[in-house]
Amino acid sequence: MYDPDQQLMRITTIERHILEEQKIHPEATGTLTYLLYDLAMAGKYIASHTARAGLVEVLGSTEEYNVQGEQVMKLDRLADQTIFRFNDHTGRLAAMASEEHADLIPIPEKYPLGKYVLLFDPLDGSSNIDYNTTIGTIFSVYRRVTKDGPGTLEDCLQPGRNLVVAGYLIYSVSTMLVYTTGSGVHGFTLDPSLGEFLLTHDNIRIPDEGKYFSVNQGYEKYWSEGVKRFTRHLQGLDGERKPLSARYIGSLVGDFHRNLLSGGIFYYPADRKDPSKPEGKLRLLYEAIPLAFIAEQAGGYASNGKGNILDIQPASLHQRTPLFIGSRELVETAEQYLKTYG
Ligand code: AFP
Repeated sequence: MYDPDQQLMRITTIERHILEEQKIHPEATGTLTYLLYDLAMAGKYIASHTARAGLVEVLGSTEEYNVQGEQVMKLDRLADQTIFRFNDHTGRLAAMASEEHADLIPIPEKYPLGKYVLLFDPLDGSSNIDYNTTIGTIFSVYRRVTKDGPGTLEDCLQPGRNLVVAGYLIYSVSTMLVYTTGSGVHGFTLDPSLGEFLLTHDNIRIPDEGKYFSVNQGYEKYWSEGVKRFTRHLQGLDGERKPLSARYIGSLVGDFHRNLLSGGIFYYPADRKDPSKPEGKLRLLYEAIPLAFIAEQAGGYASNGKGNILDIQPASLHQRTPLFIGSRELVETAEQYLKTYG
């Protein structure tokens, strides 16, 4: 018989979950809790716009190009502005950095400064926008290392080992928020009727047995011998394993999220496609590091092909890196191929 109480007892809102996580850290002041909650709110706001994208004429590009030389989409700008506005006045942050901005984003002088810095890729996979395909937002939070005054580059250029929070929002069949504070990875699905993120994926563990491999194979001719051979291995063409299925959306959040739940590997290797980007396309700070932290917390692994992404000391805000991420054994196998064949 339908028992509403049973159903209610199964519901955990993101707010409740974050507050319960806070109890694990008795020294916590609650600042991080509210920061996460602000990010969830920003995500809801962005999701409400992405869901109406085609209707309110926010689809399409602006005439501007961002610091990476890519055309800025209108939704990119909306997402960028949303995250900034939800976080600029709270007194929780010392500075922000966004994939869409060349430099650090200072906190406006009229607002108080806080002890964290927030880095984000406001709308990852934005070339998918016009085709109504999965996009996402990636975020990461570090404790500032400078003592006081406005946050500096030094506060943002920290290795992933120092991360306090990493997460992403995925705008797809449903909207989800997935995050870790270093004690497991938890996923929440937005219930549109309640306007609330509810816990649907508690303590996500990436399966050891990979199901999918995800790579833009269209660029194979630009790859190194090691990457080519590794890909043949995943396809079972060397006779050493059963083939994995191929899946590639072209939105890192989407590809990563699927493989996180199903097991598998995503990679965007260094290639010879564009001499100005010898390290491939992905950004260390805004994409690779936060997802590497999530992968590790879920029992997986992320590498630049030579070693752990989380151990890299970033040198600049928009640094790029090769990325191999997913089920541990597959990523370690990739490292072996690259070591042996280059
Ligand atoms: P866009 O935001 O320009 O669509 O780039 C998305 C992205 O950084 C990442 O989300 C994808 O995995 C990757 O680029 C796809 O790049 P290719 O189109 O070169 O495969």
